[in-house]
Amino acid sequence: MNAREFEFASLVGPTHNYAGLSPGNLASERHGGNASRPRAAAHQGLERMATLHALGVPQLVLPPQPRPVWGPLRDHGFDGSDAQMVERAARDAPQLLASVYSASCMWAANAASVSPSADTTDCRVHVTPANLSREPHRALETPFTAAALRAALPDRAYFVHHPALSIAGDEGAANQIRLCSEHGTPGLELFVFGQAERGAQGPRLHHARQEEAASRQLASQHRLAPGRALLLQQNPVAIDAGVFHNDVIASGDRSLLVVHEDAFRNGAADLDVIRERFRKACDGELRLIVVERERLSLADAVATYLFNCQMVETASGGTAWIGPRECQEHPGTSRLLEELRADGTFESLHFVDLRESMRNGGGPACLRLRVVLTDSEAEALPSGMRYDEHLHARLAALIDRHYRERLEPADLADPSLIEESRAAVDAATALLGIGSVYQNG
Ligand code: SUG
Repeated sequence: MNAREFEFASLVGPTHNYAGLSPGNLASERHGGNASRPRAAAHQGLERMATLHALGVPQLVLPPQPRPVWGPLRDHGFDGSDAQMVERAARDAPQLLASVYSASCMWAANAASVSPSADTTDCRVHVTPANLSREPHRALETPFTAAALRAALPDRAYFVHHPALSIAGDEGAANQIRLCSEHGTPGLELFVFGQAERGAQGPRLHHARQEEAASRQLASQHRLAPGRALLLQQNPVAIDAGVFHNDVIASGDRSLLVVHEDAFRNGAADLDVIRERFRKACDGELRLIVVERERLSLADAVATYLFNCQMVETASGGTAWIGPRECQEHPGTSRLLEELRADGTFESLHFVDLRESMRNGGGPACLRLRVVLTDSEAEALPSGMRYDEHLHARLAALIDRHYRERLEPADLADPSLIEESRAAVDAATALLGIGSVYQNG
């Protein structure tokens, strides 16, 4: 069956800010309290989409979510008018206010886990929105994300939308890598968790976000055919070094897997298991690139986000690598990437400026959700959400019109931000044509 990988990406929201909300995510911890640049952040996100578009990768744009979310403010006893609630929360609970204003839904890799129809026994695409239950500011995303994904993948004959899991922490596709010979042929889905159900020691410094029980449940409810799911534990040492999601340390494109030697708990033994399981599930050889710690320390992997790249199929069937500028500026990673280009692993290298998102720990891989669709499934996508030059120009104009240049933490107390944010999200949902579905989310 002919199939292609679509990338779903969210327009960065107008309240993008740095509040240090994610312990264990070193960039978020480091930049908390700094001023942000929402307008630049949104343009950087759009430019990343333009890079993908030029490579022929089909994309769908999701809208930013309504912020602030009022429920948690009311739950904490804030009442009165919207402006009064915001003013009081700014005074008495500034972290809570930052949380309900967070634009964190920009990191669409955490939106959901998705299994393409080639892998599932009922031959439908299965989608489970992530509960993001380990971080209060991120858990606010789930209902809106679920509504947006239903709007993006509307046809019930093709798409199964599961409710978010309630049993354990789930952070979506950031901890899932699908390997295959070709997108349209059955694959092997790696579900990587940080916290084991029993026995194995977890991280000591930071909390693990993805729980084994969640990964297990995803593989089961997505009806993956026997042999198509493989659960692996992250290396707790890596989590303690700042690898809060597996996509900070490993990346795949079809039969190519690029990983750091310290990615998985059992090191080389886990890589052997992946190789063997790939052979059986995909009837081919895995192309495995292991970056050794002598070559790149865990600290540098986290600082450069080398693995938080996008590896996408090019028109000629090769792999293009899209990664953050930080990798170009680091001598070790830029040399490594040049070698991988020279030996043909990557057909081309593209360095994108995502500094606004990077300062919150979000690289190129975090900013998109991969959805493999057959041609007929792709026809069911709403055309208004499809990225092209025309939509790009309209979104760019929307950003210039509605987004602030700069946002200081203290600006979250400004009551005019409430209306500005509402106007921007309304304009984006109207432009993408999903207004009412989304508002009712
Ligand atoms: O969940 N940062 C996000 C970054 C998510 C990156 N996604 C992937 N690796 N796929 C997080 O930690 C920081 C928000 C703040 O501190 O203001 C934040 O939520």
